[in-house]
Amino acid sequence: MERGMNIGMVCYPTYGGSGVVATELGMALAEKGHRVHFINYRRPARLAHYLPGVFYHEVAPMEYPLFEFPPMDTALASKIVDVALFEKLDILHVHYALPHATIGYLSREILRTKSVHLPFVTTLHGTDITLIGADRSYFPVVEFSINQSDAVTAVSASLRQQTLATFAMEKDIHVIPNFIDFRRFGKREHPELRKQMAEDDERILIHVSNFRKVKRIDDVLAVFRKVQQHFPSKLLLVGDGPERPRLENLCREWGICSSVKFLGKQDTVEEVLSLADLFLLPSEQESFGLVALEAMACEVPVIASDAGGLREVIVDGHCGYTLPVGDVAGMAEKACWLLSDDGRLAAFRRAALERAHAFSLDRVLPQYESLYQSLV
Ligand code: GMT
Repeated sequence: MERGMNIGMVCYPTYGGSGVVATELGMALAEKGHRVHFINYRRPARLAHYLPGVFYHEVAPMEYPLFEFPPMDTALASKIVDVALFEKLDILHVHYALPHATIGYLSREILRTKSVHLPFVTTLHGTDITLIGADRSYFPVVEFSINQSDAVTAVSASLRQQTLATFAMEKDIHVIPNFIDFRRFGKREHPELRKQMAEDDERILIHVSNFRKVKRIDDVLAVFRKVQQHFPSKLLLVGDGPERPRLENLCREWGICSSVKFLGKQDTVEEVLSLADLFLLPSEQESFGLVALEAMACEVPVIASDAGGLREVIVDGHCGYTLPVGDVAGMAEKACWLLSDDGRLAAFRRAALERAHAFSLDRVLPQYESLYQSLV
């Protein structure tokens, strides 16, 4: 297709990985000459300022005393139909199956009655399949909606496998991995910031997430506690979510509050990541682990669980380690082994950066573009 495409993009606008991927993808597509229309109830977190070719259409469901919860899904589908007709969308890309694949289906079918064809791509991100979508309360609708998509992508081979094992799939699932934009992510020297976080002789460990149970942040604290017995160190916890109050209490119980810094949500996560010597991601489930990739791009090796797609990202023994879920002792042992030798740590840092390059934006973006082109 000669001219750029008009692409509708739907995602959760919060700090979750799927929203980050959708936003980064949209911005990159716009830079390549496409026009990308984000349709959301809130501006996505990483869409901070004006960019040529990027448009934002806010969904604002009408309030009415009868509604305990305003019907957001109906309002979103209505807005998609409106934007599709007015902006002449060529394609709709929805991120996170639930409820976005259903909304994609509804929008496409409404537009069909107006003789407009709007194919939609559903990208599966992880918990939409492994946790929420598989729950009986949503299962039939999620299964139907994924199968109705014009194309389905998954962010890792592992997630593809899990989807095939969970749902009766009638559609092929393309694996298009998450990606990293090296213009943004890379090691940044910030000596002043480092001074605020730790003493010169201390190691810095870091974890970034949305603080949900699935992240097993207790394991992060337990690994850190063991590491601290061998090395003076600090732990930076970036993000926020339902688990935070409980974790703060655990730190008090364990007497490690002075070594653990809860930094909350950070917009320039690359600056904080760049301070770290080691990233910890012991998740129960992780379809890809975008944060691990972001850490690696900042030259930080990763110690993670071997859940889901993490082994597709982290090359074990090369740029980090993957161990069984809950193997706190093993993770602590690997962490200490890495931190005990500067030369070894430097080699792992280099390997992390090298591995991250396999997922660079310029390798992944054309895969989405050619998928769109095959559908329009
Ligand atoms: O669990 C999260 O961190 C949020 C969630 C989301 O969809 O917003 O993340 C999932 O999608 C990310 C982007 O594709 C992946 O990198 C995460 O691994 C995945 N999380 C899980 O599978 C638990």
